[in-house]
Amino acid sequence: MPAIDQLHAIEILDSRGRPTLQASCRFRDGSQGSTSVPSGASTGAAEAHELRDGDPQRYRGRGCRVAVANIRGEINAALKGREIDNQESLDRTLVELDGTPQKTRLGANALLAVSLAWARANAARQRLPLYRYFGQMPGFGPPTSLPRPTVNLFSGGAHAGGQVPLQDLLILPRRTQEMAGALEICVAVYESAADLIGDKYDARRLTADEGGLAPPFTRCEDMFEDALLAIENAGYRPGEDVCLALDVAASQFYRDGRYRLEGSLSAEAMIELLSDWAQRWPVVSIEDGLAENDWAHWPQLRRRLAGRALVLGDDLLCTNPARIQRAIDENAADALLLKVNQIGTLTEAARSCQLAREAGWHVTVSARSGETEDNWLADLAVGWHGQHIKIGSITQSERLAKYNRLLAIADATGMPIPG
Ligand code: 2PG
Ligand code: MG
Repeated sequence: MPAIDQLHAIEILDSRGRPTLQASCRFRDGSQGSTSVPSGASTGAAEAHELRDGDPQRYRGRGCRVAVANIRGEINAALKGREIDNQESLDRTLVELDGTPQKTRLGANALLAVSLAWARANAARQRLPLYRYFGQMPGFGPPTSLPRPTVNLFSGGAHAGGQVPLQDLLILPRRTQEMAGALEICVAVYESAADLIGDKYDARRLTADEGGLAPPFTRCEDMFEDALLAIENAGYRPGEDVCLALDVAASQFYRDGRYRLEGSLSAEAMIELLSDWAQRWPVVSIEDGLAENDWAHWPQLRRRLAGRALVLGDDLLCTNPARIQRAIDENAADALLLKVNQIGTLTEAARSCQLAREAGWHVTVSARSGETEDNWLADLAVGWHGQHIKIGSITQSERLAKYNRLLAIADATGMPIPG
């Protein structure tokens, strides 16, 4: 294994015009890789710490110059000249160097940027496509299939103007086993939905952070009704050709033990509402149906949705092995939303992924609302055998970089999406 020659980083801008990091890693043999890290808007309280400068004179305090300096300075000084055998020892070194539970000192964004840049440089050194490199990490094995895309159709909540509290309604093309076919269906439904809202709300295609359509819905029910119409108008059968998934992001409207969703609901009433939605509409997955710290009610939600919809934890779990273990022990969920930047290094995220798998859970690999043109997420979802991938809508280049990478992987490997 060649020694690290240089770690470098710059501050770049994400898809929302907010600063983030791009890091690069060069080995002494000349191989190199560079990656950039995403950032969320509806973040979980238990996420690892994203280090921002806090200087109100720059980017409203969101600058990343300190994180950049940490990579160029302390992290580079600690790793330069070192021959590191594998991803696990690199990540262990990074975590130890930071030395805090939430990665507050050097910043989870700085650590992840280095973890990923080293991975890409290492894959390049071995002349491996990145998805194969990820598949070689312990516990995974060579990928044989592609993840099924779940695509944002409509958005509200923190990703849009908050017209309705429900954050994202996604579509999931069901029958096709080809990535190209799956994306074609998603585009057709999106186009059909854009036409529909033009007629119904007299609204242009105003979109949310991740490209979901965000007309002035008056009730959450509108989202479902309009989605079904859009699917039918595009020539598909709801529930057979195309299903729905939700990211409720309930922590965003949970206050004083009540869910402020078209009225003030108790946890029990919220569970009834979600169960009713899953009965009336072809919903196959519900993410963050309850708030991240409402642990007492998650097992009840899981029981109510069993056999109908996945109970997917995002803010609840924060890709954090301790929280995932708790959710397994308490029967609080049966699916993990995996976001590497919630935990901060590849190795820790891999552990979360494996923990979920061992419990028989389903894994959805997810982008963030603030993304860049980097496409490593597609490789990660393939290499770590994610059943679903959630990238956002089917528009905007920071999303399409990943969809297009999935198409290229599909073309290079002929791998199907499992039925
Ligand atoms: C989510 C993500 C992606 P954010 O809530 O699942 O949609 O959003 O990156 O804002 O946390
Ligand atoms: Mg979410």
